[in-house]
Amino acid sequence: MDKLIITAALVGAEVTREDTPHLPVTPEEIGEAAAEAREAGAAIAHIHVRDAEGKPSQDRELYRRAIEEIRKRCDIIIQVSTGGAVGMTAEERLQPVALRPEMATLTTGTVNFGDGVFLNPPQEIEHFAKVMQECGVRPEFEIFDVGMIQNALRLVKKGLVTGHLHFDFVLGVPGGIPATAQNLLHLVGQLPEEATWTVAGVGRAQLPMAVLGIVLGGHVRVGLEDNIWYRKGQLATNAQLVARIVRIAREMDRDIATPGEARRLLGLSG
Ligand code: KMH
Ligand code: ZN
Repeated sequence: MDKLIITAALVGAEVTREDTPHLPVTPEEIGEAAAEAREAGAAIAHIHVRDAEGKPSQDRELYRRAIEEIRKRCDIIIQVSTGGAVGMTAEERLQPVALRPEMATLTTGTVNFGDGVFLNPPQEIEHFAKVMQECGVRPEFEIFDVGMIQNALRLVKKGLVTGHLHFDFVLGVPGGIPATAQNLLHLVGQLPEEATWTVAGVGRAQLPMAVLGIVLGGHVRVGLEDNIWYRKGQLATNAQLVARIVRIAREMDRDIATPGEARRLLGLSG
């Protein structure tokens, strides 16, 4: 089995400082959280940014500063969000791609997202893919429901995504595919043989989905974007969530990928 790539989803768009004091919000805090997650064993930092009031933002300058703060501290692979927050426009969401980070997320379908709608019409998905291609940014397909896999593969057929294919299955968003073992197996079964995948379980599903990912030969995403709890009644830090996955994986004889090893597994240059 390949070494395990751990993604730390450090910030997200929905969790607030009121929910947990551990949420990194400023560029410096995001840089620090990425370095701690790297130290704990993460190879990829999936990041969003927040404005001065802590509200979700896709502002390019804020991303530039957050990326600088991360780069000062470590060599973790930086994956920016193009999902942003529900209600943002496509152009707003695309801003960080122009900074040419190694990776960016690409959601390939519309899904109800709690009380809102995470809108991703076909023409916009294609536009996102084209901009990423022009900027040399590797997409990670964000899959919130099963039909999104076929939408992603359509982009590949059209030549809008080339090279290695990597998917992130997000299970347990209210409105998306529920976090069950059967659903994860079904999702994995839809992928082309050469593709790689990560699993991200939301809320209390984070840990069981991660363990399944380790066993099935996939990769794992944890972090405060998806889950703020270490266990019932105990808030987590990003690094604690990563460190727990490292311990479990090692017990199961699955080695942990460094950023360099993850770059090779994902076909990233550099
Ligand atoms: N905040 C969600 C609406 C991504 O980062 O690409 C979308 C999201 C996905 O978080
Ligand atoms: Zn995200």
